[in-house]
Amino acid sequence: MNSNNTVACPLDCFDACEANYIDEKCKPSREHLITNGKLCVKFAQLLKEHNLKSSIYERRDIELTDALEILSNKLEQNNASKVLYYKGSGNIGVMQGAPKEFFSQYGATFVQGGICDEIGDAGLTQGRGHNVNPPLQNLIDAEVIISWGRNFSVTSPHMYAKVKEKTFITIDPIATDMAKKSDLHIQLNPKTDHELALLLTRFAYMDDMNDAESYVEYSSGAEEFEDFAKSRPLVSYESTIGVHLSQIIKFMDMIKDKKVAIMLGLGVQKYFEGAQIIRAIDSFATYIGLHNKKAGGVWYLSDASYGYESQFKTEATKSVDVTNIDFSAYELVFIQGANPVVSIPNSLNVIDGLKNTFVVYFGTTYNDTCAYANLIIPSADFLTKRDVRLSYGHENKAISYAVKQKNENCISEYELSNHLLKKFNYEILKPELEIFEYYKNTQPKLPKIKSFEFIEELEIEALYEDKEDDQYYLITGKRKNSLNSQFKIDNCAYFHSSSPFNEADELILCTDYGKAKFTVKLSDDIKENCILIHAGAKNVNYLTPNVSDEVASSAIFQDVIVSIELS
Ligand SMILES: Nc1nc2c(c(=O)[nH]1)N[C@H]1C(S)=C(S)[C@@H](COP(=O)(O)OP(=O)(O)OC[C@H]3O[C@@H](n4cnc5c(=O)[nH]c(N)nc54)[C@H](O)[C@@H]3O)O[C@H]1N2
Ligand SMILES: Nc1nc2c(c(=O)[nH]1)N[C@H]1C(S)=C(S)[C@@H](COP(=O)(O)OP(=O)(O)OC[C@H]3O[C@@H](n4cnc5c(=O)[nH]c(N)nc54)[C@H](O)[C@@H]3O)O[C@H]1N2
Ligand SMILES: [Mo]
Repeated sequence: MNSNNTVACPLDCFDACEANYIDEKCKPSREHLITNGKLCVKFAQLLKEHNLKSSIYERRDIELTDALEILSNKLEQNNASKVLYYKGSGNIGVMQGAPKEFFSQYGATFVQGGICDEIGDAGLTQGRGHNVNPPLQNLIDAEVIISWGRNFSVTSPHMYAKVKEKTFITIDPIATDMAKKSDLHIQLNPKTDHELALLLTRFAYMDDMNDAESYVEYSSGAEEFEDFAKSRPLVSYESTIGVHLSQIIKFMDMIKDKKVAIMLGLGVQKYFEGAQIIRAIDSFATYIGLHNKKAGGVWYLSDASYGYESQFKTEATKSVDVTNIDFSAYELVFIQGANPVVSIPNSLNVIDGLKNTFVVYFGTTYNDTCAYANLIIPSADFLTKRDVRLSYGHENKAISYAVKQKNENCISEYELSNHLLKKFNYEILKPELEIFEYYKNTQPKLPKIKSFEFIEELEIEALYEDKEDDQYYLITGKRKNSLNSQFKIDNCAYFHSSSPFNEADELILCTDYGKAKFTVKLSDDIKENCILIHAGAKNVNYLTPNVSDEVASSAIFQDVIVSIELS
C-alpha cells in the first residue's frame, strides 16, 4: 500500500476524475482541475457494485490458483491462433494493456476495429494526420460551443461544468439535456451531418466567413471543397436534413466573429461512411478557421495515448473485425473487462458463437457475458491496484494508488499477465512501478495541425432514401445514470408521442439484421421519425448490423432502418 491516497475513476468517460480515499471513503478531489470537488452518479454506482470474489469453473466456485491452472493448461493445449483475445473498456486505466503483451507473445488472434469512436478517429486522421484535441484552455476561452452529435452535458458532465455559462448550439436528432440548455437546437435527420456541413459552408461563403488566411499555408483542396458545397440547390438541403433555412441563418449569426468550439461526438459517425461525414464537418471547421487558434477548436474523442510510448509490447499476428466475430471458430475466447453479449453489434450472432466455444471471463462483476463463461476469474478492483488514467476528452490525467488491501481471490491485470508470461517462459513485463511512473510523469506536448486535406467529394448512401413513412431511424446513445452496460439499465424503446403506440406497449422491432422485443416509452424529446434505445439496453444490439464501416473495421450501430412487426 502507498501513503498517497488518490484514486482515479476507471470508467470509460471523457472526464477522467480523481478522488481521495480517506477513512475508507472516496471523497471528490478539490485539486484535480476537472473533478473540481464533485463526483458523478456513475462513480457512486461503481462503489456500490457487487464485485466477484471467487473464481468460477463450470458454475462452481473454485480457488484462484486452480482457475489460473485451468487457464494455462487450456492455453497450452490449444493452437494459439485458435485463441481469441477480446478486451473491452470496463476500466480504461493504462494497466489494462498488460494482458495484451502475453496474448501477443503467445500468438493469439486479436480483435481489430472498435465499437466506440474509431470511425470518427479514422476520418479526422485522414484529414489532418492525427486525432488530438486542442488544449482545454481553448475550450474555456471559447465564446460559442457547438455540441455536434455529442450529449456534452450528460457524457462529460465535469468538462461541461467548466464551460456551462457559454452560448450553446446543439446539433442532434434528439432534444437531449444539452439541446434543452442550448440557445439553438438543430434537430436534423440522422446521417445528414455531412449535408449540414456543406450547407453551413455555403452560408459561410456567402457571409464572407471563409478564413483562408488561417489555413492556406498548411492545407490543400479548399477551393474544391468550397465549389462542392456551392454545387447543390439550397431547397434540396432543407428537405433532406429536415431543418428550416432560418435556423441556418440563426446559426451563422450566432457564430459570426466569435471564438467557436465544436464538441464532436459519436452520433455523427455510427454509419458505414462515418469517416467521410466527420471529415466533412472538420473541413467546414477548417474553412471558418477554427484550427490552431488561441481559443476554440474542434474536440472529439482524442487519441489519449498520443505522445506516449506503449509500455506493453503488442504485435498481433492475426486479427478479426469486431463487428462480425464468429466466436465458435475459436477454441478459447478470453474476454477482459467487456460485456460483448450486450455491447457489440448483432447479439444473436455473439451469443450463438459464445455457446460453442470455451469462454474465459476476466472482470470485476458478474455481467451478461458471464452467463456464457466456462471459467470466470475475478479482477482486482480499481481501489486495490496502481494505475494511471489518460483522458480522451482533455489533456489532464488521473492517478490511482492501491489504497485498499486486495481481496486474496482477485488478481490484477498486471499480475495475471506476468503469471502467464512466467508460466510460458516468455519475457516478463517491466516492473509495475516503472510503468506506472512512466505514465504518471510523461507529459506529451499537444501537436498543432500541420497539414489538412479538405474533403473534395462524398460518396454516402442516404438512409432517408430507403426509409418508408411507417419506419424509423435508430438512435442509440448514452444515458445519464449508466455507463454503457453497467449499473442501472433502461431497456425501453422511446418514441415521439405522435407515434401510433401507447406507453408500455410491447413491440417487436425488426431490421435487416435481427429483431427483438421492447417496451414503449413516449417522449417528445424524440424526433418523430426516430426511435431511441440507450446503450446498454439488453436487446438493442439484436437490431444492429454485423457489418464494418468502410475504413476502420468498426461498428455502424445506426446504419439501419427499423420496422415494427405487426402481431
Ligand atoms: N452518462 C454516461 N456518460 C458516458 C457514457 C455512458 O454510457 N453514460 N459512455 C462513455 C463512452 S464509452 C463514450 S464513447 C462517450 C460518448 O459520448 P457521446 O459522443 O456524447 O455519445 P452518444 O450518447 O453515443 O451520442 C451522442 C449524441 O449523438 C446524437 N446522434 C445520434 N445520431 C446522430 C446523427 O446522425 N447526427 C447527429 N448530429 N447526432 C446524432 C445522439 O442523439 C446523442 O445525443 O460517452 C462516455 N460518457
Ligand atoms: N447499441 C449500442 N451499443 C454500444 C454503444 C451504443 O451507443 N449503442 N456504445 C459502444 C461504446 S461507445 C462502447 S465504449 C462499448 C462499451 O462496451 P464494453 O467494452 O463491453 O463495456 P461495458 O458495457 O462498460 O462492460 C465492461 C465490463 O468490464 C468489467 N470491468 C470493470 N472494471 C474492470 C477492471 O478493472 N478489470 C476488468 N478486467 N474488468 C472490469 C465490468 O464487469 C463490466 O461489465 O459499447 C458499445 N456498444
Ligand atoms: Mo465508448
